[in-house]
Amino acid sequence: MNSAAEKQAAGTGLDPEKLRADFPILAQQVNGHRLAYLDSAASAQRPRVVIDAISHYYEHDHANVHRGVHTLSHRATDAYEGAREKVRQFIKAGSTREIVFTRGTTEAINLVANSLGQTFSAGDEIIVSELEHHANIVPWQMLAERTGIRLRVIPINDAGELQLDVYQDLLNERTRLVSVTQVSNALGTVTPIQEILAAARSRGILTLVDGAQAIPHQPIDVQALDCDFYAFSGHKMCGPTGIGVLYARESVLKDMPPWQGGGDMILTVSFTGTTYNELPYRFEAGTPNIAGAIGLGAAIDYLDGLGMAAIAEYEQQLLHWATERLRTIPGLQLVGTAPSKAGVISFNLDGIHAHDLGTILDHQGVAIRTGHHCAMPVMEHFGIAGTARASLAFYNTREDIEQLVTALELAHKMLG
Ligand code: 7TS
Repeated sequence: MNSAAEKQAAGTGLDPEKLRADFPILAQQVNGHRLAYLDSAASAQRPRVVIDAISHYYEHDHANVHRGVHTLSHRATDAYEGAREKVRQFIKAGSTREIVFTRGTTEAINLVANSLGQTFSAGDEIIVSELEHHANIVPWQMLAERTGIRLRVIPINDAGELQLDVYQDLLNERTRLVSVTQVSNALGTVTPIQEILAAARSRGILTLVDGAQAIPHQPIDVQALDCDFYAFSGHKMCGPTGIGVLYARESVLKDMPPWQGGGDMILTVSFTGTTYNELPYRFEAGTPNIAGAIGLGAAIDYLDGLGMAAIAEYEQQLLHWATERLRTIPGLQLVGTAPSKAGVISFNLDGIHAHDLGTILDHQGVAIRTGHHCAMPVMEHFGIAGTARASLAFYNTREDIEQLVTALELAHKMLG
């Protein structure tokens, strides 16, 4: 596949071959083969500009933030707060007071469960879906154990779509929060998030969107979504690990009790009483991941430069093309066949354990993830232990897909 043809086929202005060269890690051989990295849903790769931004920060500007009067502390603070503003613009939030840096999606959801959750009591209900990653299940189960709240679950059908009629029936006067993913990490299903949010909102129920698998693949506008919380991770969108974001509507966040206590989240401390800092610092106790935020800011600049709409269009083309190619492989069953999908193809190959498949593919330079993908209820729905999952990013090319197809055909010959 030559890059000119791909560019023409894509019609998006993106040249994936050229973009691939922005990612130093993709230039290597793995087990004697060109690397076909098809595991971006687990973690995406970083372009050189992100790596350089982090190195530059440590080489020139590092000091602690919000504390020192000296030059380096000012520079570090400006860069850290500059990254917060980049995040605000990227998700179209109204104010940086609504942007809380966290370790990732998991910590963002735990923050809501442990802070907002303090205001819930026995008998209150939280609605999640059968599609959720464990990060959007377990914090609520832990809260349920502590407080006696009840978890209600929107079921999926055999295509991997949410059953919205059941959702409508689950909503009631005890529902305090609806917390649902925008894109399933295990199946790739894009959920009808606008409809889900609107139904909750019309009843005055708070909403949280797990955006971990959506934000790398499409433009996000939290004001248009009109959600109360939006959680995502830097490492899935070409940023560093250990940094993520909780967007929280200011009118909701301002009344939430603090969660972690410590430095930076307080205004005054004495043994007769402590007063808390303003938003968003009240929710950022301790020295934050400064380099991580700066790296995330650089990733946002990079993605903005490509254009999220162009990324979405290109990835949709690649997803459809890859799905058709995989359908030609004898004995391959796709798991998750919703018409609206993003970035993920889950499948099993007759008679071959997903882990064995992953190992054979790795020997051919093809990196995919196998197993339950931290979404065990989804696997339970389909009565399977796990799947093989190829996940896509804009730096993937048709050549990556051909390499996957060739390796699967080999696996089928060896073990099928
Ligand atoms: N929510 C979704 C939808 C996810 O896909 C993930 C991670 C998380 C939450 C948790 O994100 P973290 O950055 O806090 O770990 N998903 C995956 C995956 O699919 N394979 O590895 C991690």
